[in-house]
Parts: sequence; structure tokens; C-alpha cells
Amino acid sequence: MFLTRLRNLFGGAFICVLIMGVIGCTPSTQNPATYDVSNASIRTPVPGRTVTAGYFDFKNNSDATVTIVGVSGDVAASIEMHTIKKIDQQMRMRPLPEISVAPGAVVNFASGGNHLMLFDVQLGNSPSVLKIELASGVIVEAPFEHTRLIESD
Ligand SMILES: [Cu+2]
Repeated sequence: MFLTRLRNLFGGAFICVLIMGVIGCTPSTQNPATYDVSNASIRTPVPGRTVTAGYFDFKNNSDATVTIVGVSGDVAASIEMHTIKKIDQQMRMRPLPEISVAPGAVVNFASGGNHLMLFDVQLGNSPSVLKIELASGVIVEAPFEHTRLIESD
């Protein structure tokens, strides 16, 4: 048998080191990312338009609250964070200067709620990389898929 042959060749210590090595590696290679961006997408602008929306979910895996203060990327001349508020019985978009994410929490930028507005959009090859800027100065880069309009909002 293979293991028996290994033990015969190198002695029991070899097997022990081999197993310790595997266990020792596991924590550092399998840690989740400190910040996890998922469902990241940019809606393909309708023909003739260069303004569109972007969406993502941001999970804070760190043990401290973080604050998202902006989003940028080469794909658009400017990108703003917006939220939707009910004002005078009407749902209206308003700038969202920043949003805090508690440890372990997820914030959603999704159709009908918080969202990105991208101005002067030039979509190249999919996906586009956007930079999510945190108040700490950390920049979280994430690929954003380009998606077509599937529902109105
Ligand atoms: Cu908006």
C-alpha cells in the first residue's frame, strides 16, 4: 500500500508532517474575503441613452463596521449612490452620500431601493470592474456583469 511504502521509506514522522502541513494551511487559504461583493451588475443602457443603474450586495465579514462612501470605475464618467424615498406620496431618487455596514451584515443595492446611477456609460467587454470605496481608505474592486433590462423600475 502507498502509505505503508511511504512510512517505510521516510518513517512515521514524514506522514505526521504531511498531515500537519495540510491542516496548517487550511485556515489561511479558506478564510472568506473581508468584504464580499455579490450579484454585481450594470444594466445595459437602452439604445440612445448613456445613463443606467448598477446593483450589488456587499457583505462585511470583518469585525468592525465599515462605511461605503463612493463607487467609481472607468466604465462611467461618474457614478453616484442613490436611494429611493417616499416624498409627498411619490417614490423619488435621492443621493446616498454613504452607507454603513455592521459586522456580518449585508447591504443590498437592488432594483427599487438603493442603487448606483452611472452617467456617461461606455460598456466594453463584460464584466466591468468597479471600485467600492470605504471610509477607511480601502478600495474593494469587483467585476460587474452587464445585464439587459428585465423589469421596469
Ligand atoms: Cu438613481
